[in-house]
Amino acid sequence: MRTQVAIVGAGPSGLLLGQLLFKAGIDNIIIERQSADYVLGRIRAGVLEQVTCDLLDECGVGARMHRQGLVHGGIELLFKGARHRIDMQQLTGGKTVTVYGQTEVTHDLMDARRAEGLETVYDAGDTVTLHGFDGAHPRVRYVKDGQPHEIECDFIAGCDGYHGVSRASVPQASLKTYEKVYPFGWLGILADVPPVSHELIYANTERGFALCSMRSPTRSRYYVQVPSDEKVENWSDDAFWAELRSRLDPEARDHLVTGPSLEKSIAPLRSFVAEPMRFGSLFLAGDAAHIVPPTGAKGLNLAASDVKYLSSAFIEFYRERSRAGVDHYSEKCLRRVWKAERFSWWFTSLMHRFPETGDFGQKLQEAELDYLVGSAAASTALAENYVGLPL
Ligand code: FAS
Ligand code: PHB
Repeated sequence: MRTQVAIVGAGPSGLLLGQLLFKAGIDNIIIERQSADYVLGRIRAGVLEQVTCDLLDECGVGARMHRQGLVHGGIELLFKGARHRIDMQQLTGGKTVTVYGQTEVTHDLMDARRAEGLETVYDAGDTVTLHGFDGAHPRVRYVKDGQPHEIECDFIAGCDGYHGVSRASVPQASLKTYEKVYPFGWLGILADVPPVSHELIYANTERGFALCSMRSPTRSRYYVQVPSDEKVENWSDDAFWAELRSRLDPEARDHLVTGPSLEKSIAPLRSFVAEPMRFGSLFLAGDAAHIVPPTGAKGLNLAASDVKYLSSAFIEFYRERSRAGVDHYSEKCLRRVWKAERFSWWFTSLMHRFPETGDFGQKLQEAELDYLVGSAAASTALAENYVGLPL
């Protein structure tokens, strides 16, 4: 079997890349470890930058996002028992974010790929191996239903996430990795209850961080910071709701509607970057190359900007026989990645309680937040990064 671009991973990165390449007439195949239902069952990101929304439009899958997505012009910061709105739309000259779950983005991309009759190999398990990407004949091998397969290609796109095979296939001596593991995780719950507020609330409290988010006017997504060794089995729904309530302001507490969880899980928090993001004809994109703590809602959006750069580079190669885009892909991505890493680390450090925070550290965080909400310059810096820096 032969294709122009072999894509490993059918998460948002792989599916978005596949759709953009198809629209440009570039042949591609996606090989995915899991089933489509398994991929859709993972509850992850919730906030899309305008850059990501534009990319969904560019590949013709933005219609449902425009119909059902919630456009937000601001967020609220909760500290010392009071909420303060950051008017991001006013501070950034009109920029907004769209609340539309990653599950829905993935659904829309899967539906579009299926409608175009494009090949996606699901349930490949851990059989995918990469070959020859340091030479002229890259190949991807996998086993499906007991049958070995080999795909000859021009390029391999490693869109297979943090635990994928692509980065793991690169000789360790060729990689430099940077990592910071946080001493806490996010216990998240999804429930069919109306959100406590019409915008997101990020809370800094002495008990730890909390986030009030949503998926629609009738479906909410909440998170509370928990120790990194916490187990989700230790948390009944009632225990979650009680802890969340303890971290809210009086008005939010009064408006909180609780209900049975549709999903409940703990996500570990880490900052991670692998450099470079290109090895011969293998290109890493999204979580395969970098991870951010979800505080800044950057993970999915960084994946989208990687894919924009990568699809443009491949299009330039095939249309103009120019290697400029592919040769500058890694450098271009990493400039944006590190700015998002910095913002996500900064916002996480400001909003969470660390073992070493203590009373003094809590007062410093509250003072920084007090300054931030009262300073146009500081609020603008937060707003610019949250809505997404320009490509
Ligand atoms: P993904 O990990 O989504 O997709 C990779 C795909 O590759 C998966 O389908 C996987 O099955 C497949 N794969 C892996 N190994 C393979 C192999 N060997 N062969 C073939 N396929 C293979 N971001 C936010 O902005 N906000 C959040 O709240 C948020 N919460 C998160 C919670 C969790 C638990 C995790 C893990 C991430 C979270 N993220 C969040 C970040 C997340 O949204 C990612 O940024 C986003 O999924 C990136 O998409 P991909 O790069 O496609 O990687
Ligand atoms: C979510 O809705 O899942 C979400 C929103 C904002 C974040 C992280 C997660 O910063």
